[in-house]
Amino acid sequence: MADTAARYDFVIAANRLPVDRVVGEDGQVEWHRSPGGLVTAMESVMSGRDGVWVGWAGEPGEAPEPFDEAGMRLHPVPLSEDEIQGYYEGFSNDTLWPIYHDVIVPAQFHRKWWHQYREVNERFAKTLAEVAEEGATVWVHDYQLQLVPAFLRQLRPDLRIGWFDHIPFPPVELFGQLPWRQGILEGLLGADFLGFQRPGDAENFLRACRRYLGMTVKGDVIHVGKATGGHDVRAAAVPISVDFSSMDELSRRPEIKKRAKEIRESLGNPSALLLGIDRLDYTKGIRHRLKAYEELLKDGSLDGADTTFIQIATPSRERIDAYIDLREHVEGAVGRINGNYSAIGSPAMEYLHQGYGREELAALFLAADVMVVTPLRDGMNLVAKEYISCRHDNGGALLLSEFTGAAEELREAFMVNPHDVIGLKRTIMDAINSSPQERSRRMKALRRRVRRNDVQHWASAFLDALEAAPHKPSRHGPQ
Ligand code: GDG
Repeated sequence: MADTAARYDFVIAANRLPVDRVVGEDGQVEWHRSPGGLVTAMESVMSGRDGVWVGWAGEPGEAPEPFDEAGMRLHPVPLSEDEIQGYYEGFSNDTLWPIYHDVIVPAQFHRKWWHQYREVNERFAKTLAEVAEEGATVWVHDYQLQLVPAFLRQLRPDLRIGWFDHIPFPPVELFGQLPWRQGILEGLLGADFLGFQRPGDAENFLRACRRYLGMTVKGDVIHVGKATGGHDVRAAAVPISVDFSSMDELSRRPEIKKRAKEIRESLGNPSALLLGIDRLDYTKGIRHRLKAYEELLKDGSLDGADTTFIQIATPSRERIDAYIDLREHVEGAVGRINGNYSAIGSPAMEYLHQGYGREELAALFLAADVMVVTPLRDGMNLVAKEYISCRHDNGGALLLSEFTGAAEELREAFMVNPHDVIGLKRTIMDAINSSPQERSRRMKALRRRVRRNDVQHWASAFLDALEAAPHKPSRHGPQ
């Protein structure tokens, strides 16, 4: 092992490394930096530090040797095909994901998955213990790695350990369904600081500790008894954001503006262009928005020959039944809408089950009159913030579900309850018919907020809180 001796004073752990493996035409393996704000944020916190990122490289079997890419040291953790099915697709995405998202689909409980989840979490913790310098800071990400903090504290009590939850933390009534609820809470309590998207998520976590572990909570601090570590853990909201300035800069480029125009022209220059960009996931409310859109076409409020809805649905978790069912449903609805309401050269819907580069996404954001973000539950929703970052023209209207973390900050959006079809239809029409002055007033306020609370602000707020824990630091996050 080339890297066994190397130790780092700043360590990130996430299920995935921030790179994708690509085999070039000459058969050579290349690693391409994954898109997304998290990587950018981590790059900026890594710069000037001696840091490493620990995670799975994306292929089953033996892990590659540690390597440098995307300006960082990357340390792969191996996962077998069976573990990918049990720890990742199973326990993470078919047990925890539904429980943490209001049980929109039923959660599957399998003891074997839980054992695999524990084993993989322990493996991550062992790797972290090997690469972390004495007294290092370790930042663990997300629901796939909730047991890492306690495993790691046991191995390395000298480390400062933080964990950030990218998804909601469920109310006790839902969390309580998990047969392994106690193990998960104890796993998390190995950390010094736990960051959540919304204050409500942190409160749900604190309540679960009271209810299921009988712990005493003072404000947002839990004192963990001697038997399980004997330290204080703080849980608070630190809402994530996007790289405002890079999206803003990208969308100002002449070629992006030109592409935005081209997109509209290729659709027959509709009077209203609506846009949805999501992973194809049942939490995102894609079915609800299509139902509302179809009814608006049916009742004549919208003309399919003069309105287009572009839905980019990035492929996701394609081996899980709930996702297979969702895809069938969405594609059926798209076919019906186009069959009934399109005209030649003027589609009522443009549906794309593909991933795109960030340049194309920026052009789409710039082209769209109404950005439709209707999750039934979402930790934050970065797409809403990316849309805002790209609208340097102060144009466009953001339609946003109340059930996203983003709704706590983005008050000037057109808010909707996606379960209320009548309300959703009315708000879509309000957004389409809003005047340029009204849109500009709302967008200016939204842009001010996202510019101030960008992803760099989020990362430093999290690290400051981690540094200050367990002493009570000042509250960070958006005002
Ligand atoms: C989880 C939580 C929380 C999408 N399609 C393409 C593409 N994307 C990018 C978007 C955005 C990201 O993926 C999706 O982020 P979201 O926040 O919208 O949703 P999740 O994937 O569910 O993320 C969520 C987030 O973690 C961060 O904490 O906000 O609540 O569920 O950045 O732009 N990017 C590219 N091509 C695509 O086709 N390049």
